[in-house]
Amino acid sequence: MLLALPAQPIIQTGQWVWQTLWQIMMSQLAPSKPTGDYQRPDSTFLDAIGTEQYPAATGRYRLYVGLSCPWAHRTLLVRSLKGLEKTVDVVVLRASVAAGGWAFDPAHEGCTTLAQFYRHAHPNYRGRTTVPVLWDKQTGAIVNNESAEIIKLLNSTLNEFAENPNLDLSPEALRPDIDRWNDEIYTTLNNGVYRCGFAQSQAAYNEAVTTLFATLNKLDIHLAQQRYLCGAQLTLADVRLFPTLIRFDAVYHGLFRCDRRRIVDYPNLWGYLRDLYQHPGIAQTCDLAQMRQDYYQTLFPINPGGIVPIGPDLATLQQPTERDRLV
Ligand SMILES: N[C@@H](CCC(=O)N[C@@H](CS)C(=O)NCC(=O)O)C(=O)O
Repeated sequence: MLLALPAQPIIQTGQWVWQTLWQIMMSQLAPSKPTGDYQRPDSTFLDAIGTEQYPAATGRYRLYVGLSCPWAHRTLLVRSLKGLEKTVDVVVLRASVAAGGWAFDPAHEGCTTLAQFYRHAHPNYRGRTTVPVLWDKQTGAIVNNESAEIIKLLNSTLNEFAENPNLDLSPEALRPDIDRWNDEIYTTLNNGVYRCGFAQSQAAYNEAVTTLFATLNKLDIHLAQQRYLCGAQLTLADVRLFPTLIRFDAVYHGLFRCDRRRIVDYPNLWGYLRDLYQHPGIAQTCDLAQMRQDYYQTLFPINPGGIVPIGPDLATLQQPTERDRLV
């Protein structure tokens, strides 16, 4: 029979150990401002395709992604929408506790982890080793590791090889509108969910969660009138919103405490999410089981039991919408 230990010291010790460990982990893994507000570090490799160094070419560039990563998801979306599957190949990494990040299965270019791969390509590099990575097979160099830049490159620099060269996800006339949405959506939603999940003070969480739901409310009103964020046409602003929305009810609502409402509770946002999910080329970029497993078990040490919750019934994403009536 198990010895019945007194509750008080167990609870007190457990809380002290867990809080101390959590603070150490968060201070290392989730850099924050003095207010406890999570601050995402900047990316380092910011070169472009279509230059003398990296000319447009088919079969020369490769994407490294993780299927659960929302930033990598953006790049898979544009590759698929533009029909660049035959031009830019993809290597999918696995989230791994043992690797402390992303791992190759099997070993790739002699590397078993993404950290080794970054150092293999750039021996003096000491920064974070993140996905997505756009890599040049010819020189063995990382061209770019910032998703916001990679999606612009995929949209415009490889058109001569794309199956949908005429699809422009960033038309000149819509750019001011796209940029405005991008700024707001990055701060309050894309990064906003992390600012809720990684907040290291109640005040930082309160601020992040309040602005997050203010933006969702605003979007729900906006999307009552028009099919996509910038009107009748799908743009990079939608590409950047979608990965956050598709993970919201299944992951962020529970794990990151974004629990005021779910996306299914917003009639227009929910219709918009289903409309995008059903758009040709998009559903095949979404591995929802992998997302849930990685977030709850591997990527973030904030669910110590490692139990993956059952989550919502995602078959509902296939329910028809009538959004094609909107302009
Ligand atoms: N600014 C980058 C951020 C990418 C990013 O944070 N990726 C995460 C996965 S969701 C990652 O690889 N983290 C590993 C690490 O920070 O060590 C982008 O948007 O491309």
